Amino acid sequence: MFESLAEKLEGIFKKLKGRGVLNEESVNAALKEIRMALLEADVNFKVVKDFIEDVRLRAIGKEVLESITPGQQVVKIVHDRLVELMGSTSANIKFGSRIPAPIMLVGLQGCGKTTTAAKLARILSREKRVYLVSADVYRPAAMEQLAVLGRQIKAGVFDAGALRDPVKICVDAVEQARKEGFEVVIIDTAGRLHIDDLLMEELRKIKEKVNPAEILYVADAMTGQDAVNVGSKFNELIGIDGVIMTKMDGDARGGAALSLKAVVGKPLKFVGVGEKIDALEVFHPERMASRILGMGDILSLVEKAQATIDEKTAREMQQSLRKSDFTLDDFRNQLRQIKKMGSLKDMIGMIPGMGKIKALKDMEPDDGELVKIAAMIDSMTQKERSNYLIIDGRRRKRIALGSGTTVQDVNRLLKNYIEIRKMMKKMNAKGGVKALMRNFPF
Ligand SMILES: Nc1nc2c(ncn2[C@@H]2O[C@H](COP(=O)(O)OP(=O)(O)O)[C@@H](O)[C@H]2O)c(=O)[nH]1
Ligand SMILES: [Mg+2]
Repeated sequence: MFESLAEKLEGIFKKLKGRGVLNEESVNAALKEIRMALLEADVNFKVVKDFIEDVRLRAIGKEVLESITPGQQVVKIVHDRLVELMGSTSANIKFGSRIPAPIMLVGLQGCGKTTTAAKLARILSREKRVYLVSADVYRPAAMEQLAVLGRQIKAGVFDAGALRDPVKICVDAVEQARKEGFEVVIIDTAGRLHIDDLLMEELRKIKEKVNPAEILYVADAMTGQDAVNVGSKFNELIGIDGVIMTKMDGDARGGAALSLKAVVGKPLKFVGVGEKIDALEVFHPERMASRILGMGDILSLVEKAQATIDEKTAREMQQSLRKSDFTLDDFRNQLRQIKKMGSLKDMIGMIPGMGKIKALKDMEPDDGELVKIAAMIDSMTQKERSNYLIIDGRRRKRIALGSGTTVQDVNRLLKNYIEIRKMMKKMNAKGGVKALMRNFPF
């Protein structure tokens, strides 16, 4: 999901960020490419149009174009707009004040309602006593399917017995749940291959009698814009409070997830990411946007960095990163900046792939540690600082003595430095990452 879109955007951004200066023309060219990428990802045409216009308005201004990192700023605007497009914050389920709170799942046949009912029950049962009921009297094994899943997660399941009326089943189930002290009743309803009047009428009746705290539309991501259009229909005819999008683990292009909020006007609340019972996740617009942009939480890192580093330092840093070498002097400067930005470990963790580098994980300098590192580097001669290779055993001893540390301390400092330097080189060689990192200490 989103791989192809992410790949395309990455290429576009790489070009953008590689430029020191941006003008209206280059922004427009990039926007054109972004537009194509979104359309190819099956995002609704109208949504794409508004999206691009909005980004254009925000991007073509002095503050952006004349900033020290115009490309980075444009990426951030795209990111922010993507987050807004998906609803900004993650939307919770509202249970209301009645107990039990009925939650009704609706959607077409095969979209994943029954599976999702059980998955949702599993998540909600961490905090509430959850009861399941199937109102699908049409598919022969539908009720049994839910009962099996329910047993698996140890949720209560309503036994409809000989009842054949979906509305009566739901009403009785809620009553039964109340008697047994359940706090939430998840209602799994029947689906059809297409929206039809009979089904809608049935769902409307259930809604009327049960008065659900939430009606969630279950959408199959694989069906693309159809899922969005059907969602609009369900919203018109029955009224929905949110959406659960299933099969996000598949190779759907992702456009449906991006268009839903704007077209249907209801937030995506959960996403199904597999067939297993634990494969349901709360939907986080922010994380999804970052994933689409293929950069982990790197943008919050950018924000953090931008908030702390003044322009002059940023420029200097940019230069030191541009230089192919990364000396011990640079290293010390970077550490100072990091200190300003908070925990090194947090910072590193936010950079995709970098949490794994052991030297960084082991090294979370507290103030004392930083003072020590600075002292050690201060005790080196200029020659040593620009070429660590000459620092032999004899020199290490002298540096330790001069800085009031031990030879082991000096060894560790050099080891970490060498590791980080290696990584910097690798990043520089990759070019793209380097451009992305232009603003950061590492
Ligand atoms: N890969 C994947 N498959 C899913 C997901 N959710 C449901 N399914 C599968 O979709 C099929 C239909 O699911 P079901 O819950 O019976 O759909 P219903 O007809 O709406 O009740 C089943 O094979 C499920 O295992 C998901 O998030 N990922
Ligand atoms: Mg079903």
